Amino acid sequence: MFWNEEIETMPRQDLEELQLKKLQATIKRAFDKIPYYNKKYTEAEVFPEDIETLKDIEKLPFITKDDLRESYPFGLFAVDIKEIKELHSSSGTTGKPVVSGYTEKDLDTWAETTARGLTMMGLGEDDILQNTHGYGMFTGGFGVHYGSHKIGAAIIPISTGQTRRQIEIMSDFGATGLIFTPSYGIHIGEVALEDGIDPKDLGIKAIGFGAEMWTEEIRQKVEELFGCKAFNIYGLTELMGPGVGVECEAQEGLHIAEDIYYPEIIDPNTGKTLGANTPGELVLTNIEREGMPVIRFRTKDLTKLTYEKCSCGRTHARMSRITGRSDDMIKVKGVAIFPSQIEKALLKVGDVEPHYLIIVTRPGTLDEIEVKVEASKDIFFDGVKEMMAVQQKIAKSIENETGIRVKVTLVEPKTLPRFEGKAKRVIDERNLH
Ligand code: DLL
Repeated sequence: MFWNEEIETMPRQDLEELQLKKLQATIKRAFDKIPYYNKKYTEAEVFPEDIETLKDIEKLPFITKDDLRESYPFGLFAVDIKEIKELHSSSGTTGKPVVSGYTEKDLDTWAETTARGLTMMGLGEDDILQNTHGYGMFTGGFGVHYGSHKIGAAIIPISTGQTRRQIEIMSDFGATGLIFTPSYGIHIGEVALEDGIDPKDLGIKAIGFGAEMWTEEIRQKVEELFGCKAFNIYGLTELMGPGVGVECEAQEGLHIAEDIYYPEIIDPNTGKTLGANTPGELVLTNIEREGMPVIRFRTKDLTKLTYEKCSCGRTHARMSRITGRSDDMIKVKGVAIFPSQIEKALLKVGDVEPHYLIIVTRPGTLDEIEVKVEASKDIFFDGVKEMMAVQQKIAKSIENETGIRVKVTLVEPKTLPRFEGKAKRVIDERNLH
């Protein structure tokens, strides 16, 4: 079952011709219409006419989150604001958020990608789709919503939270498809069980899940809980949102919508492009976007690509499940956090040494963060009451900085590990790799 058979099963050679045409047009538009790119490319001495083959993309400098922040909010738009019909922003909390703008046509392109994904999951116009992704600045809610309209399913835009109500609606409305982040999905399943409802009896046919890292064990747990297949959905705000890649019935990697996104894998240390089947950092380019074409964006997500034709018949490249990040970003409860934010927050408070460790765990289904900080000598010997007060102050300061509540533990001076070279500040015990 295909949503767009012609494109999705296009012979590789034709697909590459199409990609080259779209890439050339995108680079020319970015160069002509967006001063930021014009300056960057001029400085790198690379011009639109230098892109004669797909491989020539490697001549272009990368774009990073910092570039997007520097051009906050609309500096990377290629169109006048009157052409922009929707704005989203990333869930990150460092500095300025990343903005993503869409023209009418971009919204349709975005819907096309998620429609293809929902079709890969076996959903169609007979289905009722419960979307637990947040509707708001997060791209998860609306991205799936638009795709669902395109395939003609009935969407329940319930958003995140109110888990018991979620389950009641699921059951009363007869939802057949479910969209969630893996951690929230398991939570829904467990709450249902607690209330004496077996999630298997809800009649869910297919689950789409993503937006955060997970392991095969988590997929197994989700599939066992709900008694159906769970399909991986990947995407990111900068490039548009969910739908960059989605798994088909084979569940052997996510098909990248290659007529819309051009993928590359690079060595995160050298920036050199790597071949197929070699793990590295995913770099993505919007080759079909009017409002805000993002070219060679370093996602920092680690994966690998295969170009082998899939048993489902699709010819588009497949990326494997994300296994980690090449930076130290951690996504906790859907929010992106960098250790530097925690560092800033705790050093603001005082009475502590700049030695700390962030421990992320998932005791049940939800993430928890503990921050261990070395107390200053004075405070450590002052007594429990003083220590507690400092712990609370630090926790409050971190919450102000990141929006996330954490547990803070002060430890004796000089007891946390010291590092030569790059410090390892985060211990992720969620076993998501
Ligand atoms: O998470 C878009 C999305 C919404 C994807 C709904 C899938 C479903 P951001 O909030 O900008 O956008 O976060 C993007 O989340 O760079 C990855 O690190 C991580 N991520 C997204 N999907 C997956 C996935 C949305 N399937 C960042 N597996 C990305 C692992 C994922 N990590």
